[in-house]
Amino acid sequence: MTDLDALQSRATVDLAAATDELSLRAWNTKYFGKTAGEMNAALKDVSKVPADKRKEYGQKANELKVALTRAYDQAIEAEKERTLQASLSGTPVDVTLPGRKPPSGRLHPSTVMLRRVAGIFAEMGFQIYRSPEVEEDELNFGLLNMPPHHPARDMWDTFHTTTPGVLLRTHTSPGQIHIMRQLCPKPVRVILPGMCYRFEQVTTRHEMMFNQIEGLAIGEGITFADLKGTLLNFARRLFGPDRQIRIRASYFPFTEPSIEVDVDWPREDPNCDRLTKGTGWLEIAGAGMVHPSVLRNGGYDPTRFSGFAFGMGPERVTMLLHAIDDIRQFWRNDLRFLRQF
Ligand code: FA5
Repeated sequence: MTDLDALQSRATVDLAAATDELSLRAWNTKYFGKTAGEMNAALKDVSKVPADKRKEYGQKANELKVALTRAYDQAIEAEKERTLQASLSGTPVDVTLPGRKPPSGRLHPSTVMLRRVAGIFAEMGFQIYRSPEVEEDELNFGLLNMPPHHPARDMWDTFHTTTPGVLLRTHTSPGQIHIMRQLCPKPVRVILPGMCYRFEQVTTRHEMMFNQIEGLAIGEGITFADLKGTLLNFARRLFGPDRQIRIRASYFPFTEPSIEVDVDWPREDPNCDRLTKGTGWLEIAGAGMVHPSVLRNGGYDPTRFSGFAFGMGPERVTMLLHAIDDIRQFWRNDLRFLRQF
């Protein structure tokens, strides 16, 4: 049987000593906690009290419970009021201050260029497709006329994965096979933008990872003149009517004939010599007429269909447009560089 008078004076003294919300809550647990609350225990003691004193004890215990609960509620309310008054009388909030602008991101210069180039080709009627960055050896090389051990594979230093026959694509050209197989026998006019990877010596003009934009047009009666016209049209739309392009004979196993396309670099730019190795021309794309066996690998009959393809590097194009002297800036994540675009 609990001494209710002693309990009352202990609880009252403890409550008066609790000066913040945390200690008030601790007081509540001490006296009214479900498992070990002293007031709850006192109420349970009713059954142990001799029958003649039980009624009196029960009544007193209940009155004490009500009194303590009320005292606690009042103390909590008073504490809340104190906290509120303290915050109101502190330094006032100046609601007229201008808001803080959250930092906003922006598009990466390569993304801006990819969208710009895609926009130009879209206006020329090209659709945009994607193809995988992790590619089969057969698609990156084999079906593009480079069977295993073909010496032309040396043109693309390759990152191989630990899975035999699976690699990081070295160019977007395997997308030609994917798209031909998807669209055959319909005519094709697409671009395929995306990341490529090469195990290359990194220099001011060469990165290990860079974007390419593959272009492919297949149909009946497509000629080299269509390729030349498309690339010239593209260059003039992007660089302006004053810029020149130059076409040089080249070699790719999957096109015949093959060409390289260069754009002129303004001679007055102090970076001109370093970037163009003194020639005044910067290579932006490789291209050519799709080789008959590649057409066949894509499902098209080369006696009926012909086509052209090109692969260009948007980072190189961006360098040209903004006179950027080092391709390594693109993936260095230096905000001073990225914020300029
Ligand atoms: C190719 O990759 C061919 N697949 C292009 C092609 C497509 C030819 C279709 C014929 C038909 P090349 O290795 O030259 O070709 O690369 C094409 C373009 O990608 C280059 O002109 C250049 O702009 C860009 N490029 C190549 N290597 C790098 C590199 N390491 N860093 C940045 N850009 C690069």
